[in-house]
Amino acid sequence: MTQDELKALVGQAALQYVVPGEVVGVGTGSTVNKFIEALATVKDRLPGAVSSSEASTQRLRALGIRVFDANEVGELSVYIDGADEIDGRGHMVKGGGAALTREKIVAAQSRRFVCIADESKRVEVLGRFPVPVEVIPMASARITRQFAAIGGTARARLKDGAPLLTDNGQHLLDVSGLAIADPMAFETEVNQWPGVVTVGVFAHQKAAVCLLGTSGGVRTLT
Ligand code: ABF
Repeated sequence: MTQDELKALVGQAALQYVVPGEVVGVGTGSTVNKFIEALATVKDRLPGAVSSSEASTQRLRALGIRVFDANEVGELSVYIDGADEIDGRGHMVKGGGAALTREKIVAAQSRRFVCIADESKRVEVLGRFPVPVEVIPMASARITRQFAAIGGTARARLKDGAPLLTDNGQHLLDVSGLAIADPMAFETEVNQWPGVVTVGVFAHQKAAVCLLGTSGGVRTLT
């Protein structure tokens, strides 16, 4: 099966975690886009969604799914999102889609995080994928030096030759060269560096369930 077919497989499989009659938390990325397409087939059974990005909001609305502001609703039963890497305990690297801040916000508002990913995302140790970090622009150089001090190489993410602006109007660094043996400690440490908005390690908001698309079908990891 192609990677696209694997993404469609897990996007469809995630429907089983959507609670009829309840608002669902929706992530960002190409795998989530497959979930959004599947969600549209059952949209009459749910009030709507809370979205983690402008990109997902546009896709949801285009398919007739109402999008609520996170402040309009209480706790969500489930949050469905992809990942760039996921380890055996549900810790993830996320943010390749530049939506890590709102993804972490909606994940924190949800009782259960269900990660949907193709098998290429499954790793033993996080960090081969450059870790996205959303930063306040004035702090970029200092945070870059802090990552260098722990062996990381931080590069500003660009779009059309200029620093990419996130949905929140901030900048992104992608940090390579890290091997994150303790995701919880790493996230806790980097979170408190002045100027860091969000670090793309999801350990505090880890996935309770991972639907992994494999050539043999969907593997459910808990
Ligand atoms: C999103 O899912 C991002 O955090 C992550 O980068 C992305 C993975 O994208 P894709 O499903 O397109 O591989 O949550």
